[in-house]
Amino acid sequence: MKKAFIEKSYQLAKEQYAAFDVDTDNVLKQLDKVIISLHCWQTDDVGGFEKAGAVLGGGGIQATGNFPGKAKTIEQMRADLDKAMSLLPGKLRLNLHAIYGEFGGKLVDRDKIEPKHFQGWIDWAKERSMGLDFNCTCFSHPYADDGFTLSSKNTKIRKFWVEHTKRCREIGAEMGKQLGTPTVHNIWVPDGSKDTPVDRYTLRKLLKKSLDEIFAVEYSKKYLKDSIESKLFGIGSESMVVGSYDFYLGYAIQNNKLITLDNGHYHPTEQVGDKISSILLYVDEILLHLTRGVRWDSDHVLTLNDELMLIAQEIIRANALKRVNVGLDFFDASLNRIGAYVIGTRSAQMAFMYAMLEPFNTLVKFENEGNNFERLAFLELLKSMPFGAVYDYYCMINDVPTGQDYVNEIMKYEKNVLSKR
Ligand code: RNT
Ligand code: ZN
Repeated sequence: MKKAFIEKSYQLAKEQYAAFDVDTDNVLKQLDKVIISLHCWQTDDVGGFEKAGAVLGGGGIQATGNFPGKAKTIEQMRADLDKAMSLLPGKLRLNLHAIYGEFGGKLVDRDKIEPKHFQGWIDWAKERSMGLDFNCTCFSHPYADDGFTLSSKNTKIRKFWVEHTKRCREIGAEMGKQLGTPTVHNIWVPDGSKDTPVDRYTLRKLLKKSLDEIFAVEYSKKYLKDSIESKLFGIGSESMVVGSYDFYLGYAIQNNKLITLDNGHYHPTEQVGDKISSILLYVDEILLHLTRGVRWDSDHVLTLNDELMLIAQEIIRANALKRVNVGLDFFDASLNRIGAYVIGTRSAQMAFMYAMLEPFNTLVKFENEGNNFERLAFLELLKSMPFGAVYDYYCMINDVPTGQDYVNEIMKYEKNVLSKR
């Protein structure tokens, strides 16, 4: 898009928002404070680098599609992430899983991984002035095949996963220390059962015991923040998930942990946006896993839909951005994967920007006065305001493609790089 055109559109948009008492220049400054953590696993469909040709196996999650060009090596993954980042404005972080270490062609089992396997990533992130986030990988492993990991009744298996997760926290703390920004370590386990169990209590007691063992080692919050992620159901865990929402919310409140809200993990009409103002009264911070579920936790590419917009609005309206760690969690293998990042990340940024462009004080005034008509009218009017012009301007001042220009960039990369893999 032409610069002069973007400038002009922005000036018009600025005037239109000013009529609502919204200062767009200030919003653009605020938008820099939305730091989005890119999940590395959209590059390779959650395969990982433990062995050549590794694929996501089990855990109740699934990447479907076979679009060519998936990253098969760390070098390819880094090139893809660099490409995606070159098309995105704003500050970013990178979110890794334990299966993405540099294991040097040797099979290093999960209970043996060490910070040294992630030093390459730490250096990579340092060169780019980025923070890292981390996740234990309690799936795609023979010890996860029967559906239970940290809640396994088999002590050997349970201890294996406790050891793995402890090591992951150690790695996360090392990342946070070296990079000068705390790593959020997220625990998600697939544990659950296909059919109705009769002894849920023992399983949940075991999961609690494992978490207590894992968190017995303390790290400074300057280096590591611990978060825990619940789920409603998964493939093969349709009837009961051990780490349910009630389970983790209780644990997080009692033990001062972060709670991860993955918006694919709730009943379809349940709104994650509505949970934020409740949770933030009881826990210090939350971690978002922004995704788009289509009928189930399908992890489609994030788009600017009502669900995402409410999440962003509730955070901005509560003035809680500082307490929210924004992560993405989708993995669609049926389309250009770099394109997936750009669409998803831009949608997330746009949702936050849209929320910041709201005349919040005016709306609250209407609400407090019982002027429900004015409140609804303003909320509707805002939907047709030129927020796209504000986002284009944000892209322009950040030196990244504006409007539809990123699409061509991605097509070029597909032709010159991805199609040759
Ligand atoms: C699974 C959880 C979990 C994973 C990633 C790969 O349902 O959402 O966060 O998607 O860790
Ligand atoms: Zn998730």
